[in-house]
Amino acid sequence: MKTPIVCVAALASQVLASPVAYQDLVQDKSPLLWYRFDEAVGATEAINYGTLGTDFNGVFFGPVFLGDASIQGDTAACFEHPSQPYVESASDVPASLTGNPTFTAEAVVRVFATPQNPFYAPFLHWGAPRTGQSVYFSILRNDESRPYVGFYNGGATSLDNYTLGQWVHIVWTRDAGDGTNDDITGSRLFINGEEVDIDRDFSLPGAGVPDVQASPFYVQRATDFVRYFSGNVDEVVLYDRLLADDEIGEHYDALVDNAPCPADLDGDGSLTVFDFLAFQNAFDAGERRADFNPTTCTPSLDIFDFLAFQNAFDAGCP
Ligand SMILES: [Ca+2]
Ligand SMILES: [Ca+2]
Ligand SMILES: [Ca+2]
Repeated sequence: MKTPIVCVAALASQVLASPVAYQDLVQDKSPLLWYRFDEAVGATEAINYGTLGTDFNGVFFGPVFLGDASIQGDTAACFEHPSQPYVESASDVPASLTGNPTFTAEAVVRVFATPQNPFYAPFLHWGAPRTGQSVYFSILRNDESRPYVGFYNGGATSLDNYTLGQWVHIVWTRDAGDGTNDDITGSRLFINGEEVDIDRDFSLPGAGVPDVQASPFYVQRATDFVRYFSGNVDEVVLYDRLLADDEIGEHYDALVDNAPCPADLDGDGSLTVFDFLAFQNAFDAGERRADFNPTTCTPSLDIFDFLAFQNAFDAGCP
């Protein structure tokens, strides 16, 4: 048997789905919109925990899977792109989010590594499908491992990728300045607590100075049509102000503090042969936690999960 490796408290690169400590930080900031996606199986809408209230609950269209457990104890919604599910709020956005708005959008998600063309699938979207008239907090076309932050039909993407199949924390702060900032000016992007370099998405023509129109909020669709990826959406939050760098860092820290090592399946804080036994038992029982390379909303377990678990074990505790 190998000498047990003692885990440290924080993971450097892997976010786990949101714990209570994270949700407390969000609550303290009184966001406008906040979908926790922690509803019980069978629910027909996501409750809005933000200050806009239950008029902005998100109605589920198509098969949105609920109750997908996270290691931290919270749950997330799950979407599979072939069935094109989406979420739409019951009311149109307030006037403060139209025109050339200032806001912060935040998401905790896990995008699956599956063959797909995400086509700017939004974590959150609102507006009209005309130049400069809608907001896209989304993933990039043809590359689901990078965010896209901008408008119809121009914005920015990160030059860094996040890891498919792992939870990731993404924050977009968008400053309208004096109301003259264009589709990328004033945008900053943070992945797992760190600001990343962004550049214009040159596959798009550009949107100029935004003049966003009112519409419902959408997750996994836009006002023109359904735009979708396969994966988990754990938390979506929208604030009417710019979050400061240290606030974003605190959110990320709350997501990773006290998180277990991915391969510490028996939760004793060290990696031993007993974690292999726990993995085998979870695998045999068809449990999600044995799904080390998730590709569907129900556990998809095969030999590659053994290999992925072995790799996570060999990597030790970050
Ligand atoms: Ca959640
Ligand atoms: Ca262990
Ligand atoms: Ca798998």
